[in-house]
Amino acid sequence: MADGPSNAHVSIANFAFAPTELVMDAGQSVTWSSDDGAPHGLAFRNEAQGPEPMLPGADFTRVFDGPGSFDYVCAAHAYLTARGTVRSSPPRESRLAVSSPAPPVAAGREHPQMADHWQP
Ligand SMILES: [Cu+2]
Repeated sequence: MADGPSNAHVSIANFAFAPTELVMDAGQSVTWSSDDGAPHGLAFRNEAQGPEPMLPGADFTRVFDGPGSFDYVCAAHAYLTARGTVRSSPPRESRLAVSSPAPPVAAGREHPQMADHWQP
């Protein structure tokens, strides 16, 4: 394992996000860099707007903590769409639960036999 989640990178170049589909682990950060000659921007759906504009050479880093997916577009060119998916944190190595044996159930007394029915 590295020291921490690695950083994912999305380049904005030639009027496209690359990659357009990103899968990362929770806690991982993503850096978008504007590698185009024109200003772009980031707008996350369902969330506060991202940086706009992103001038050529600018970058923006964001950490995604929770699992889920997020769609985003270029704030200046809404036809540039992309999506990121955040997986939940990989489960720690599951420990085998050492189950202590259940205490023996006290053997219940047999239901006392009814005395022979007798009639007065
Ligand atoms: Cu753009």
